[in-house]
Amino acid sequence: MDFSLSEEHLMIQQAARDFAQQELLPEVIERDEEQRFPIEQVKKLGELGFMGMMVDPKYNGSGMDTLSYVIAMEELSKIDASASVVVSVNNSLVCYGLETYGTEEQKQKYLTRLASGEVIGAFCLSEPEAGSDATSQKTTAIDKGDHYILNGTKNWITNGNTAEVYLVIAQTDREKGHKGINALIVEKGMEGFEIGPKENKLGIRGSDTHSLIFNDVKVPKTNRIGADGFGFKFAMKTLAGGRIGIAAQALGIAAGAYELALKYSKERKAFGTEISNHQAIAFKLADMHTQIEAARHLVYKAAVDKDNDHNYDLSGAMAKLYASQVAMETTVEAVQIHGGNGFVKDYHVERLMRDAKITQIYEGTSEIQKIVISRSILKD
Ligand code: COS
Repeated sequence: MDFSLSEEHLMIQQAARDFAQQELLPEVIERDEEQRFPIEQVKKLGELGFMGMMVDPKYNGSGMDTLSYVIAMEELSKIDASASVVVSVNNSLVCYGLETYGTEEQKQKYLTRLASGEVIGAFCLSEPEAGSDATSQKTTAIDKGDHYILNGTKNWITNGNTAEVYLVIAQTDREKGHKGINALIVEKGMEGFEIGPKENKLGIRGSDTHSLIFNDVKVPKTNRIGADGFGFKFAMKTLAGGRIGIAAQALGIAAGAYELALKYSKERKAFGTEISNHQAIAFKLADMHTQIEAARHLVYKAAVDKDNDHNYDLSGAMAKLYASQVAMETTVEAVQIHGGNGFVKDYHVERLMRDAKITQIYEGTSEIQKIVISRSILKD
């Protein structure tokens, strides 16, 4: 087994690293403080092919593999997790969902614009009372022949205001339970579709998280993804891949904090020497490095499983569970190594620590990942 990256993967890594340094690092602190969406940066990410990385070039994608995608996600997330979540949602939830399950007409109409980064997409599953318990959808999509009438509220939607295309999960036939759920493509500007207030968040403050309100929105039946009743499976299958993206984001947050702590420990002096010469600090760095390497292997394994058409529900859930835990632990230690400086914004690690927390929550909490993992290992 050869763990080294190919030339092509190394080039993607370098391109994402350069982009993060040159385009994301400037003003990342200000964007976080002001809750400012990285609109110009996301536009450039689209131009460089990062918004539809795994999409077939015939739909304006970059035609890359999932390994390339997680490598890029790690590099972008080292610097700006608010920008990387936009990349993640657009790539692994919206583009993947449409390319895999959409009709040719839907791909031509929506995917081509999403994959090029011309427009951004959003994935709308969570509701005020349906986050982890995703089958309990209160949003309804009532079948009216050639269209659905959509009513309800979605919560905590990434790209909530910036998106133009929304994949909305809603209940059509409550009696059928999860088999009565549909996924619909909703466009910004459809009558009755309102963007709710923006959330004031602990972390990833540059990303644009909103509730969405649907009041009798008429959605053509041609905008349904898959057969009638496929919506819940669509959400589960899409989220299984999304979790690999978030695992890569968590890995990047951890690695970014570790790199800053390593550098700082070689510069900062205490008791007459660089603090890296104190075992208390050196051992922390050793633990961080080991955990990050383990997380990276889980993330790469899940990506390669997906690329090889193996089932990745288990490997993706393990990668997300572990990488998000490592992100939390590593960022806390990075702040500790920075001491007083770690507590102020200029040194970046406090932001990474705040950003890390969401990776244990969105696209399935750590507890949900444990449900997926335990069911998988117990089923045989
Ligand atoms: N791929 C394909 N199908 C899947 C699936 C997957 N990964 N996971 C579940 N399903 C299917 C099941 O096979 C079942 O279909 P059948 O009845 O035809 O067999 C159906 O979906 C319902 O599954 P299940 O009975 O396991 O549903 P539960 O209510 O027990 O919930 C969990 C399963 C908890 C795993 C699911 O609700 C979940 O992932 N919740 C978290 C959702 C989430 O990530 N929210 C964050 C919002 S996005 S930021």
